[in-house]
Amino acid sequence: MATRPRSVEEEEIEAANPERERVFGAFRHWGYLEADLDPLGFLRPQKHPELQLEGESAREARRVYCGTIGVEFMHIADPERRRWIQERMEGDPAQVDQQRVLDQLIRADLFEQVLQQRYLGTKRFSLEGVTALLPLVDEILAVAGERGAAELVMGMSHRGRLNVIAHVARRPLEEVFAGFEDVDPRSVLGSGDVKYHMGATGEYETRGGAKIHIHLVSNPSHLEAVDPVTVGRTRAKQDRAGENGSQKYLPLLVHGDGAFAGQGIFAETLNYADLPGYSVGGTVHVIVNNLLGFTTLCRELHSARFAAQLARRQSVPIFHVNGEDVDAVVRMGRMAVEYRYTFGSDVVIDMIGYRRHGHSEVDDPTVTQPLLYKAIKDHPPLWEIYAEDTGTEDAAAQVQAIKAEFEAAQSRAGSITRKPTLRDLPRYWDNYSGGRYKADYEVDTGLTEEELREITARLTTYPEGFHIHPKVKKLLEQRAEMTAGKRPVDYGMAEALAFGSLVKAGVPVRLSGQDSRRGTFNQRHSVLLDIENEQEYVPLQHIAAGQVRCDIINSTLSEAGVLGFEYGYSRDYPEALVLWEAQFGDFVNVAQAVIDQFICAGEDKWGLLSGVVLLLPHGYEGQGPEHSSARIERFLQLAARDNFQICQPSNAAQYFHLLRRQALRSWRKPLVVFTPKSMLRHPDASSPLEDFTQKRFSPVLADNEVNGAQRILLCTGKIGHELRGERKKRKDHSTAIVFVEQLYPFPEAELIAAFEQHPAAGEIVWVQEEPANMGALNYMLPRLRRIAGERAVLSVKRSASASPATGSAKAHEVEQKTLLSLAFPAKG
Ligand SMILES: Cc1ncc(C[n+]2csc(CCOP(=O)(O)OP(=O)(O)O)c2C)c(N)n1
Ligand SMILES: [Mg+2]
Repeated sequence: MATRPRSVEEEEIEAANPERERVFGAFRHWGYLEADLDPLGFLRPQKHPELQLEGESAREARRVYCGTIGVEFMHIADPERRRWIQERMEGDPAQVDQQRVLDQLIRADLFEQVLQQRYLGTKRFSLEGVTALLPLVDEILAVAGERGAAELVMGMSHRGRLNVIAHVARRPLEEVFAGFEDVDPRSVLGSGDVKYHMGATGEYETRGGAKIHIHLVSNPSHLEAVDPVTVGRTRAKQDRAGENGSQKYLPLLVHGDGAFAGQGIFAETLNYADLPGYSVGGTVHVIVNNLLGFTTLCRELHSARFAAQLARRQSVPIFHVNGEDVDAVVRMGRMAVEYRYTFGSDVVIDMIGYRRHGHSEVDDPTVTQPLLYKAIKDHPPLWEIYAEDTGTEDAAAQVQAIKAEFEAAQSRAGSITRKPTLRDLPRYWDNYSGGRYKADYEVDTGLTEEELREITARLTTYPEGFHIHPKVKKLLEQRAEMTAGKRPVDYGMAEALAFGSLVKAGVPVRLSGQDSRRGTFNQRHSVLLDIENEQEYVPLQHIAAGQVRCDIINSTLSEAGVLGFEYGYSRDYPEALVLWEAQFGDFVNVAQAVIDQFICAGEDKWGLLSGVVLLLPHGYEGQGPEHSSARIERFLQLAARDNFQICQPSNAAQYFHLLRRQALRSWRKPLVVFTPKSMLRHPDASSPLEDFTQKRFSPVLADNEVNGAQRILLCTGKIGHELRGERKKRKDHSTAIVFVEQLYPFPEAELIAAFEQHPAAGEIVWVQEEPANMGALNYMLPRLRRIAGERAVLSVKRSASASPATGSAKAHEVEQKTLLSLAFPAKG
């Protein structure tokens, strides 16, 4: 039974020597299972029934496919790609510069030993046992240089990171050693990060003489979380470069075997490799495979024989290689990167070695792997094996020279008094700042009616002969009426106006999320489809001559991966408005590690800024526990030292100003926006045209409708509109309703001013839809008490609850009514 299409050439070859082809075919398929991949021999070759063959062809095929290289490629559907790999596997390998390789192997080992001797008892996550990583990356860079790469964007976790900072990013050694020296603790109190998480940049000169900039991305402990960030950063750099971007910027992800197999965020990242909105023309993956994760054996870490198996979900080749055959490692490096540049595909190099010490150097591995560590104890370092195999005579002299170099650098490190930053920021960050908020950052965000109408004209028209869906046609007609002053402007239109005005002014816009092109709630319709031929027309890409790009992208069904990508993109595109949208805000917690580790803490830990925007639909509408809450409370708990902004604009114009403010100010801070659902088209949350011409976003919406109020209801979002409706129904003239539009940074002065408008009001009542243990309640109360003066501060909310909302729409209604009646107690 045929399992895959055969190319014409394959059929011709097979016809010429069918027996040889049959034998080779079996080895191409299954040879990797019998390959000699583990230097210590614990991972025994797995006998495959179809490979138990005799004869010359079998010996030849075994030599190619069951040596120290095992390649998995027969799952790739494209015959051209398979043939490409086959030809290179069956052809002669290129010469390796063994002197250069030896130098790197010695450096890798000695670097770790100097750290071990001088800084005993500190964690460094040694590379010893997998030091072939250095010659591997050297070869990856050599090929990248030949193909015109300008920069390697590299994401990696702990293992060997310091070695990479020294030998790939080529930071001066004394800087790296200085990371181990004591610094004045007052300079880093409460902030900063451990040395093996810091990013680094540098210049690398390749074997071929090309100069490649190295960018090692800052990384949290959370394994693999840096993957989508690295890819997103690469994509931003590629987009900036325009044509040939994917040739110039090459992403390299270095994974541990345990993390590669186990962490879902990597699987998410791999999934968008070939999608136009996220592709980077192929990522190079290297698994630094020590067949261990902390104390856990590989047979406990993954069901498949190899950690790399996960990559087979796509047509990605996997090059397994014995990490102690360094020439084979170098050969795989070349092949993998050439493949990446030829086919624009991801590639995986699974380099198998061992871990010389415990997980970190303060951990004793003989407790959990006594036999393995007995074998490791007697195993010589790789450079010794390589020097002997290659017959290099002056290795001992080389060792002495490199040792002396390291020791000199180490003694210089003591005189460095400030912790080195290890990196330079790209120039495109020059015009942006972080730190604490200053009022000076504010800019006017209103547009003239004429400008609004010009943009509307482009947003609501499409080419002649375009067959538009009747429902979309109606929507566009309504949108045209909005800026003609015939109907209030709703949220969807407000957003389109914000985006349109920005791309016209030279600010690129990129929004990705699940179903974001249409919009989960049918509100966006950013892409018009011809109903006869499905051709697309994107009005936002036709706003004005000379405009910049506007990409609205349907994402994969992922949160952590996609948010990580967009955060990464924002890191290398500060001029752009970069947004990620959750389908419902409730799903944002799937991306919690990206929020906690990068978005909230990135500036504090690494001094790195981002203006990424999170759009999180939020609101209690009877749709159950997982379609109600974006967990306002969690974001507020994470807020400190102006690390980000948390807003819930209650009407369309406020949303418009908020988006424009985010892009046009030079203050780069992540922005979390709780967005509406049912209110998207609700007249109460729509805005008159003149509100778009006024100057700015208001952090607080005061109540100007009521004079001499006795009480003030304070709220955020949808409940405020319901309170207003209730007040009207009750013909109440003594209650003011104030909206907090920006929860953080806390708009203290604006709130005080809004309260002072109602001097007779004796109480301020915080009203929220969320249960007492959720929403903004616990954040607001102490702050309100601080500014309330003589006034009492009270609250109305749902009872504390384990689940965010009821599953019953009826129960929801009863609860909502109760909230409103508690907010307006019976008179008398
Ligand atoms: C998400 C996450 N879970 C758990 C840990 C704790 N942890 C740190 S390293 C490690 C083992 C990693 O194994 P592997 O990926 O094979 O890398 P190695 O240390 O073997 O190089 C674990 C469990 C972590 N850092 N991140
Ligand atoms: Mg491991």
